[in-house]
Amino acid sequence: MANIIGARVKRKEDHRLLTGAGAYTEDLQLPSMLWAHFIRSPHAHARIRNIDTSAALADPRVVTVVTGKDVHPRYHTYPVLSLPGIKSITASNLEGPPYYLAAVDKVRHVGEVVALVVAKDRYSARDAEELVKIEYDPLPSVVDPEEALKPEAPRVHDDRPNEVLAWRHSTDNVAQAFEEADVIIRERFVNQRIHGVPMEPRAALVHWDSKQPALTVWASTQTPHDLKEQMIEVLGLSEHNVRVVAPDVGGGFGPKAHGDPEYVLLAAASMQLNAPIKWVATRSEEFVGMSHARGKVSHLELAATKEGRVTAVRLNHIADLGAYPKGPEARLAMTSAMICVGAYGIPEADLDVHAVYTHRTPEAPYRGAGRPEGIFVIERGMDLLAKELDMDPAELRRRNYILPDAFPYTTAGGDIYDSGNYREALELALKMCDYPALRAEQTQLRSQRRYIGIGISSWVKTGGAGPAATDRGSSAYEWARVNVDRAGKVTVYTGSSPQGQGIETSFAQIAAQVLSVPIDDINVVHGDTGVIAHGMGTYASRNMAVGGPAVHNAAEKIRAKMLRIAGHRLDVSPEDVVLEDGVFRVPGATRPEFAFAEVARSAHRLDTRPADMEFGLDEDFFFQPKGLTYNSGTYVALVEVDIETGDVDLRKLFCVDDQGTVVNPIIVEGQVHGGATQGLGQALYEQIVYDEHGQLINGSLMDYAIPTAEMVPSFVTAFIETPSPVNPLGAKGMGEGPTVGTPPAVVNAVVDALAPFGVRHIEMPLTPERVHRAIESAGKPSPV
Ligand code: SMO
Repeated sequence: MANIIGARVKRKEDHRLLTGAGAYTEDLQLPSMLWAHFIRSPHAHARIRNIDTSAALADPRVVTVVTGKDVHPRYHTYPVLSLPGIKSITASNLEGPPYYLAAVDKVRHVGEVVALVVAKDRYSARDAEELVKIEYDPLPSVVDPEEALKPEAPRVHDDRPNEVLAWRHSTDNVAQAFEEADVIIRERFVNQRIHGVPMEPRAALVHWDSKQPALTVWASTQTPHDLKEQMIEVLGLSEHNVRVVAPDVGGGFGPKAHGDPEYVLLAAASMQLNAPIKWVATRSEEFVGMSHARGKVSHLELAATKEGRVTAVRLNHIADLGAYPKGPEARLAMTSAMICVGAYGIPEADLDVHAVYTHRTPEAPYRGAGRPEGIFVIERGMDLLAKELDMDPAELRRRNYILPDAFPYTTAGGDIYDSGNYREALELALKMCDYPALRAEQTQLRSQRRYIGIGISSWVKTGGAGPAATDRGSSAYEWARVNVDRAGKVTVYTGSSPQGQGIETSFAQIAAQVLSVPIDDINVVHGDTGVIAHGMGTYASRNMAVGGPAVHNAAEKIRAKMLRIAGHRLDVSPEDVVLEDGVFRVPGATRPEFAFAEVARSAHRLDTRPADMEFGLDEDFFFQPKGLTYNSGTYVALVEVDIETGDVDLRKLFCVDDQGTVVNPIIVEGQVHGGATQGLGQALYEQIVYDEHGQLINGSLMDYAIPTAEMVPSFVTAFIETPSPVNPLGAKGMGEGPTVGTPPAVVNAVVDALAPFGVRHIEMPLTPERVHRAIESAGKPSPV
């Protein structure tokens, strides 16, 4: 059988999803289902003087109103990250403030949950918000992370300073490298706050049945098992009483990866009422209630020789956490800084990281999870250095890459890169775009006062979270179970929980490769803690790097067992049997052979298997990789800037990705298109804007621009496959890389286009206004 790993197999799930046959949380109905609406704070910071629910409760359509004081201290607070045991963290603020399911006494950001209304229908629940009288005493707030670090800033949490962590990581000879440098580059960069926008907002249907007793939660989540653990921890339930199901999920991108207090509060209300309750967030609710991401202010310094060899990096990195530490966000402030050495063998690094509370919506991971910020600063820094040295930015990068034979490579930032071939990705990208021809065209067009720019970014992205301990103390393995029934049909159970990634297809390909069965005979089951015994879910580009190998290894166990059965029936030892094209046989022999289904049947019968063998074909595997994976690539953006209007036309994006083994090229290309689109959104269009009082002023898709089809360029994609040594597939996580690699490529291209005007840097998003102002304030007249 030809290799099915690597084949362009069309996605099995698409027929269902594209014909409207998907079942998302909103599609689910239960008899006597009630509807929920969250009342959220209109203030960035205020004391709650009183909540009067009497008028709402008098409305016959309203079933109950739940406030923070109704559920606390009866239930625990929502679990937040603590960072014990990291010695180099110096702030003493790591235990996390109480995160109530609904605010008690104080609110700390616009959008914080203050009360939950449960009513007989969706509209009544929303209408009842007007009947709940909440009196607030507004308090001074701080919305800027640099301001929040000042001692006189209003405190977000009364009992602790705003600084959550201060982390310093330094190699030994940084100061010396800067003293001896021929060139030093310094720049301040802002990665603006943005908002991950999954097409489907958060949604849940929760049902407590006191007769069982059992809590069932259907939720639009990336991590059903994690959400189950939160229910157990906060509500004091037991493992066997809670089932969490992720039905079809319409995108996640990180904001759905960490559970949410809303879900737990809904469950508490369902337990109080003994009734099913549904909630589907509105888009404007998500702009203040779901997480934001990226918000970082960074000061970068690079030391280099005059030949362009970077000898040291200094980074001061300030991370805005918003009002509460959500998911692993505080830790990501550190990993974001660690990756700032990028694809380069920079020997010395000094990282000075500060994470700080502000009166804004909590930040949490969003596609890239801290790495877009770290890579952005180094890739902009490399271009500034190239400019300073009057060197081609491609040539500067060539002189600094970590070489293929240097892996595994421990960076000065502390990452251990598994494998890579950064130079090859660059050369392929330059070839794809015909770099010399583009440079010639650029020169020629400038004489006509047209300004195209070519921007390169070489990037690396941590993925495949596995070996590190999770925030909840267990190791981030992934689990899979493979079952072969009597008819030879295969069911794969996976702890990976997709929200569009296509693992019903790609995981079937892995099992098909190992078991030599057609992928139509394989069904992949996911996202239901009632049938998936263990799972970590989907985040950190971990499906193919951690979930896939679990499937592979469980299938290998099945295969080994089937070879034994076939050997028994062929009267030879298992080592003499091969499984090829769906048939077990002895190579070269004229003996009989057994079809896959026949051997499967044999496993369930008395007389057709070795007497000492367990019945059936049902095996599971907990896979823990030997390390993280580091996918990488080089992207080249081609832009034309209209210097009259400041408009940026992103004409083409050339993407060379190295994600190790490609299991399904169609899916990987789709990931590149989607990830790059989200990356160019940050570069050109997206920003969360607060006023000085902490009011979000662009909280809708009318005001917050995400790229639509006409804003997306033509993508030219290619892969190189440098296998990862940390798992048996050689696959690296890859879904986040394109989001990491795209913003610096686009910004480098725009700055390159405007080089004749003396433009040195423009902050994202590169709106026409900002681009126009940058041309004006750079001060150089049009050069030609
Ligand atoms: S940003 Mo992600 O789901 O680790």
